[in-house]
Amino acid sequence: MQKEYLFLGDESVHNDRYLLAVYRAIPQDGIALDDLATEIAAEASTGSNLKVGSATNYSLELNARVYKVDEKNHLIWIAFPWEIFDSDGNVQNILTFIVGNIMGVGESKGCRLLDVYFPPSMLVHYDGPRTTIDDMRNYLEVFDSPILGTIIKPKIGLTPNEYAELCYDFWVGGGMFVKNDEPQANQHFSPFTHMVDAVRMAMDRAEDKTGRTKVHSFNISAVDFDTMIRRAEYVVSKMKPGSYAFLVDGITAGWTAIQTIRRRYPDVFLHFHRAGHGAITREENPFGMTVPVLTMFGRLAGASGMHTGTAGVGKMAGTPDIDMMAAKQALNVRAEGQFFTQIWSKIPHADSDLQKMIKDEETKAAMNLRSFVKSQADVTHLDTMEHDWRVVRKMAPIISGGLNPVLLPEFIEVMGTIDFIVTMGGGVHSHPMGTQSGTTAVVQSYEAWKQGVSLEEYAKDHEELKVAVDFYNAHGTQAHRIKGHEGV
Ligand code: CAP
Ligand code: MG
Ligand code: MG
Ligand code: MG
Repeated sequence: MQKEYLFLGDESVHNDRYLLAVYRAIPQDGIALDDLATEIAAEASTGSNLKVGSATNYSLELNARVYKVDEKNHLIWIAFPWEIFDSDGNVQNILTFIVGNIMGVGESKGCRLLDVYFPPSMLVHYDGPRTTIDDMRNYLEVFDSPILGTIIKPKIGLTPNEYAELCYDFWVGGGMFVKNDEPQANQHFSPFTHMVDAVRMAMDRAEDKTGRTKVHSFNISAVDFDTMIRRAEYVVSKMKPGSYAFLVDGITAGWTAIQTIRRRYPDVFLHFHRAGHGAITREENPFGMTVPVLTMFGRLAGASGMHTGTAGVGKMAGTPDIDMMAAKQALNVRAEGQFFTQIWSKIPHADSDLQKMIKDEETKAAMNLRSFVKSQADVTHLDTMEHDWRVVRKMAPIISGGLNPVLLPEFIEVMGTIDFIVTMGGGVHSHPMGTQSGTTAVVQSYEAWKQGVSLEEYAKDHEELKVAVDFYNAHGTQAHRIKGHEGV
């Protein structure tokens, strides 16, 4: 037991000076939970496994504080003085503290971060998103629909021209947003610069043909930051402003890669792909952190969009509750976590403007979604400038993983909002009539939802959807029928 870290019942932890965290901590046999809790608090802040004589009055003030323990449910609450974190707005440093060494502490056989709370005075020091989905909507002139996207498949192995042809087919089929897949980089069969050149030509052709602007998200994850930035610069030199996003594999390339691109390209949509997150977030894993917590750090770091899961409807593990909680943490000013209510603002919660913003948000969320969508149909511009600088901007949920045209309406019902990007890879390129028709089937599926018509009904005079309904009902991911789940 390291008593200098035990502050049960300490109410001062709610005084805006502390990042609050709740862990599920399972002690090894014979170890009491509060013992383990103080070991974790020590290792995650100022201490080690032994009390040192070199502590000073000031360093003792920086001790993390165990302020609540729930033996029955193996839960511990720890308050971290946020001044211990790197003062440059560095998310990587917070994670090194609060999900770093403590994941290896021998006294535990489980340590999983379930929720965090960032106080307003801490949020002031972190970037948060700058370019948002609203900027992408203004570029695409799409306001009454999710941003409909795809991932080019096969995941890897196409030449630049083959790749670009599929982009063209998708964009001409009515799609808006294409992303590189998460492992696409600078493979010898598809040199990055050749891929960019081919995409630009395909985009120009598709825009001429459709009269609509298009967006492509380029994966610039690379061996080092210089290479990342060289690739980013190539995209900037070849693509129109607004027509591209930068995709970074935030788990495998790392948080510093995310924040480097956020700071160097604030006006570019930053797409956080979370490949590898399952090793940290899956419910079966006794160690790590949850999807909502990972998502909160993505927003704190300033990603414009981040994958948040398909709520059990697609191919990846995930549940409606957890994935919707993550989507709310990404989108909302006020979001309920598992233990804390996070308010994404840099000002005191009592501020009347903020309270009004929260009330407006909750009023909109309570509106009938279809009538909200209809009200957006004649919107021509979203004025993001009205956004209050004192509030951390929203991060778009990017919904992907085993989705197909048949699953889209159900997913929108679960989400309860259209403010997201949805990307379907297999669910578009496997369509029996090919990519362009697969895309059109996605558009038709959304139209059916918007009109409140069943897919079967709408498919009667929409061939691409008809083929999709037959095909995906036979082959697609069987949606876990989610009934009665409230949306975002
Ligand atoms: C989806 C995907 C995405 C995953 C990521 C893939 O392709 O491109 O990377 O969705 O998972 O490679 O599997 P499909 P998550 O549409 O063909 O499934 O969004 O949960 O992070
Ligand atoms: Mg150490
Ligand atoms: Mg992928
Ligand atoms: Mg899923």
